[in-house]
Amino acid sequence: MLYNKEIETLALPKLRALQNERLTTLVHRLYEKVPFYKRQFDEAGITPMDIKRVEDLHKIPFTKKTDLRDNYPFDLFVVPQNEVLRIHASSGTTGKPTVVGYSRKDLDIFDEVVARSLVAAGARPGMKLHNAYGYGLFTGGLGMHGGATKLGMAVIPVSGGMTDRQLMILQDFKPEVMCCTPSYAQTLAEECKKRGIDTAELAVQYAILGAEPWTDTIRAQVEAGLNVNATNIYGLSEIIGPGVSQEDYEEKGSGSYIWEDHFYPEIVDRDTGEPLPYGEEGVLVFTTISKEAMPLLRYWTNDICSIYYDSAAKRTHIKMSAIKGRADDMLIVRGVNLFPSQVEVLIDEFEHFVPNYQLEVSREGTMDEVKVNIELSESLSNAIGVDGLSANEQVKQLIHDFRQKIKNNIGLSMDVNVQPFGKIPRSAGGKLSRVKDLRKLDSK
Ligand code: DLL
Repeated sequence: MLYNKEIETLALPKLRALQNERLTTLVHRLYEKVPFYKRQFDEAGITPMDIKRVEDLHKIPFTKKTDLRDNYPFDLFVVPQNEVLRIHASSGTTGKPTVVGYSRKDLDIFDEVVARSLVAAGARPGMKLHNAYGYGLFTGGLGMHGGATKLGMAVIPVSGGMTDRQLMILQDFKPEVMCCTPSYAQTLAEECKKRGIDTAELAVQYAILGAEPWTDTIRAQVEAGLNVNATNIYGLSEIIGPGVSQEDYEEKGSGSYIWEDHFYPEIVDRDTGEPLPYGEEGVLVFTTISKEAMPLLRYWTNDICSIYYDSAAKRTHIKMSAIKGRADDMLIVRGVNLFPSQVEVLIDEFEHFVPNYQLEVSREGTMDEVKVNIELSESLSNAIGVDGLSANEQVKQLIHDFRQKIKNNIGLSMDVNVQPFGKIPRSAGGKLSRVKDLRKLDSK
């Protein structure tokens, strides 16, 4: 089943025609109504007449998160205030949050793309959705809620946290579908095991995980631990929220469909901003071609991935690879570029480590030091016991091999701190940060 077969399988020339038509209408509206965009065009020496098709987008300057902050809270809204029906905001680590507004049409688009995503993930009308994304200013909870209602599912609005209650609901209400962050799904899987909950007795079949980067090893852990089929959902509040792209449950590993009749993607070089060909990795940039209240042109997501067409796929829309990290997550350590996901991939190669880790970066004098805090598997951890860990020969060998692997693959020497199973912070419902950069704290 596809939610909107006509659009999801639209032939590419027709999809391009639709995108071009939406884009040209949009640039005229934004130029006339939003002073920020008029300035952007004027400064670049272009007019809306220069943008006739998506191939012309490269002429337009990027819109960045700082532009949203500079226009805080409502200066990028295009419709009158009384046509704005919802406002979300994402909390920044510093300063004011990023604010986004939705008109009725935008909320309809939001419901539509989430409904498509749910179906791609395996959900069907009549099923129940255990929605453990946070409700509130975060777009996760309400976004999934609206799409599931539109699809004809019963939504259980659990929101994040309160793990006891989550497990009770999974056992008693018997939802067939659940959604939450991948790190929280790991927490739930571990808790099931700890409490002896037989997951074969749960009804849940599909888990829709996103809002933070995750890997195939985490997928395997969650799928085994909760007895589910887990797919990736991607999105960001500036573009709409969850449902910008979604992986199909029968095409796992081949990327997530971007609903490109609404969100036109580009990949650009992170340093020069030049557009890159399909398949190359760079920064993901979106133009929201159909939105009404707060459309954005060439929004610089800061997320690193590639986009490509998959001719073997069920749908015609373009796919994106898993997010490798955020451009601003990239650590520069002794001059070497380092994404946390590069370490994560190496952890996956050690069966006695679990994919729960934290990188700690500090500065000793002028030298950057990285420490990888990593957990032992539950079985080895139990076998050795907490006290004997640092003296254990097998652990010493593991540390040696892991350090060597990091050095050979990434080119950096790192300290490795092995901890017993269960010691590294887990998600309590929201997004989890894998990096503790103590250098930033020092310099504040
Ligand atoms: O995280 C929207 C969302 C909610 C997506 C629920 C999926 C599920 P923001 O809080 O604005 O919105 O954060 C957006 O989170 O730019 C990425 O860096 C990251 N992110 C979101 N989904 C994924 C994913 C929501 N599937 C930021 N994989 C984005 C990797 C993701 N990173």
